[in-house]
Amino acid sequence: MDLKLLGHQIKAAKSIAILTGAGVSAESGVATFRGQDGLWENYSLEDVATPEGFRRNPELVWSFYNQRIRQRLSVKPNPGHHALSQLQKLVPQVTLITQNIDGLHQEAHCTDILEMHGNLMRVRCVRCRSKSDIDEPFKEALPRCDCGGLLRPDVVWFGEILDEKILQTCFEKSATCDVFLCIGTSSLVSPASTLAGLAKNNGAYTCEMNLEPTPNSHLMDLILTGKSGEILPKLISLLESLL
Ligand code: BJW
Ligand code: ZN
Repeated sequence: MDLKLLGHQIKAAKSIAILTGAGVSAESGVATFRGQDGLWENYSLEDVATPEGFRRNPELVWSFYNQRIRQRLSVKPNPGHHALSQLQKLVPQVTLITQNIDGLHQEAHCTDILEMHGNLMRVRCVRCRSKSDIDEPFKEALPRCDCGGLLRPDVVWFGEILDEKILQTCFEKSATCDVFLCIGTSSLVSPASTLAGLAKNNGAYTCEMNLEPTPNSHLMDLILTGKSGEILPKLISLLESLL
């Protein structure tokens, strides 16, 4: 019944913005950050997800990211990723804003993706700033650029600013959409966590899909509790019958 409400809103919408977080990839076997078995259980975020941590101990940061690259190469998109790709084929103007760096939305053939926090399979040189794609973990403990500079993951750590153009587009799409979906994110990290408020203030219909409530739950018109890999395919079946 609740899903039907969302289905009707999506059907009537001219533009939709979707924010995804680590929960969307959890059913693929990618660890989330917070909570039980989250990445921050075994690593301190100050050590591996800040520029200061990288300056202090780049070997540790690279061993963390090399492990995640290795793990990423062993997983596939789940039914939630595929459902979002189908949604983009069923209705026009669906922008996918993701905090995830795993590229699983791309692998599921999603389009119009805004990667807020970068990409795990890309590096950049701290000296010459050139960027390049990678397809496997590094064998050396400290990978270097041809210019001799240290390479780092091309991701956004705490205290770092996001790509200005991407962030601006995220703000615009969130502020002008008719439906805003917030899926599998704890909504604890800004500026991603501010997008739902922008959408709500501008009159969008807001919906959260998560296993548990978040600090943004009060902004939601609809809360769907459960796994995104189970709810999203149901939403697609429903939309197919409505459209
Ligand atoms: C399911 C599910 C299933 C599970 N189905 N659901 C004080 C000092 C310094 C800075 C700040 C400060 N106060 C605020 C800030 C700003 C800071 C911030 O927000 N900090 C907070 C923690 C307080 N933000 C920043 O620094 C950002 N930059 C910035 O603001 O620049 C301006 C500025 C600079 C300096 C000072 C102030 C302003 C940058 C943030 C970068 C975040 N980077 C990371 C790492 C990226 C690279 C990598 O992946 O390694 O991004 S941290 C990590 O958190 C990652 C994620 O994208 C992000 C969000 O996590 P997410 O996706 O929500 O995952 P979880 O694990 O938290 O939640 C998973 C959810 O899924 C849960 O709710 C589950 O229930 C659910 N779930 N399975 C549905 N099957
Ligand atoms: Zn270089």
